Amino acid sequence: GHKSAVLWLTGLSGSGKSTISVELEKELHAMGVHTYRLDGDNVRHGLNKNVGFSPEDRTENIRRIGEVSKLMVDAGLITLTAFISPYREDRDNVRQLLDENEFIEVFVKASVETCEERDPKGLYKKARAGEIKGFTGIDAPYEEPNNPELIIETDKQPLQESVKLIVTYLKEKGYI
Ligand code: GGZ
Repeated sequence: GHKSAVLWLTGLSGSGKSTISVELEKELHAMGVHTYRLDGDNVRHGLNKNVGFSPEDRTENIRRIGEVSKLMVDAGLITLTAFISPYREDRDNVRQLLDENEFIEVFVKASVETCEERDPKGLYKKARAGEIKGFTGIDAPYEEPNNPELIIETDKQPLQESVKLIVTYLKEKGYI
């Protein structure tokens, strides 16, 4: 068995949140751990398709994802979320929704420069060209976590190291 919790990945677009959560989920599945992964693909196209990228909308996006995460934790899952979640207050509100030890904040850290170089979807380029307004890290804020449970520096270590760090944390703290 395992203890349910939310692994809340926060960081810039292109920092590696989704990539890490996909790989981490494979690893956890191989260990027989029951998980569910929430990201833009299964949330922003469905539950949150009426939500955009204004500050108010991002707050609502994160609020709903927090509530869904809580339901999933109640259902006994290790839930992996991969959203920018740029506002500290919004993330802290999700933490408050859950019991202590049920919210594991993982700061997926990479500089704007690194993310902009990666630019997997060409969105930074569009933001620089003014075709996207209010892009996180360019002309919209990202508030770094003050006290995350984990910091993963994706510009300094390879993917498998990042995944291993999280798995080790989960083992050490008795989640899995
Ligand atoms: C940031 C944006 C924006 C703006 C569209 N700012 O690299 P991606 O494409 O796949 O990840 C980004 C995703 C961010 O959605 P989130 O739900 O994680 O954001 S938040 O937590 O702030 O609500 C990016 C794309 O959507 N995208 N416009 N203006 N990212």
